[in-house]
Amino acid sequence: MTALAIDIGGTKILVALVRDGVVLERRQVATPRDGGGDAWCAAIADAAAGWRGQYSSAGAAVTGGIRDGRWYALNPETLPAPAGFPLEATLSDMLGLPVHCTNDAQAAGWGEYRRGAGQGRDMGFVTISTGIGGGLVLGGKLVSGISGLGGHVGLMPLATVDGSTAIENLCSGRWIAKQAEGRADDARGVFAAAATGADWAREIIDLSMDRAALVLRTLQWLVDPAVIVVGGGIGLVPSYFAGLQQRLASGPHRTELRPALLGGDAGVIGAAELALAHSE
Ligand code: BMX
Repeated sequence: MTALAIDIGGTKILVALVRDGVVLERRQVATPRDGGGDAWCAAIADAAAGWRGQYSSAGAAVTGGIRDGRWYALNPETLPAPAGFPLEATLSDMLGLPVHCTNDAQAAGWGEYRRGAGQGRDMGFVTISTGIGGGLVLGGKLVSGISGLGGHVGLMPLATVDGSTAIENLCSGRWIAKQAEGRADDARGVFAAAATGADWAREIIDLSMDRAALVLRTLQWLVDPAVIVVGGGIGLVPSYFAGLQQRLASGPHRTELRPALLGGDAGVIGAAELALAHSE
């Protein structure tokens, strides 16, 4: 059975046809920063227009929270868009079939569990990207939680001199880009500068890795999973992943740290698997 799978992220939207955990076709567009949910849906409709009739279920992995089918930001700094947009209903109307929406990190975690690096073991998933999201699979089940936020480790609060903030605000891709203060356009630019030996860029990335490692450490203390799978555009940079591994090398836990096997496709593959489960 082929599913239409959508991954709405902080910087890009991926639309794909997925069958048996394999992406058959894909289209990617930048996430519109203005226009909120209406603009995302228009971009999705446009990208998927040629595939009508080729899928029998549909699912979306979405950055942010979904409550009663409506979208809201968990961290408005990650994606500033008006809360309350009826995402499930709009996508379902537009595509002519029910579209099941899940938080992006939970969907990607499920994708990795079913088809990627997790396979059969208790698993924590952490995506380090524009923001930091997370998901948990325990005893073969995705821990959705009563609010759809189970395992969402990037939003764990960290005490600061001014009070507290979500830990992702101190290490995510958005934080890295902000620290560049004009010396690079985005997080990618900071990595490029670090690769050519710029000390300022290395310092930013080191600090990000120190803090992201705390997220993984916390997950270990809370769950002690067999494996933590790290994904996301930042988490999958080989030097960054190696830095996390190094920081977790000592300590009593036996958790294996693995890069997401499905890479940037984890969200759509997980969304397709969840769509299938909901249409059965
Ligand atoms: C933020 C939050 C999470 C999301 C994570 C990674 C918003 C809009 N998003 O913590 O729901 O899973 O970022 O998202 O509040 P990404 O877009 O960076 O992949």
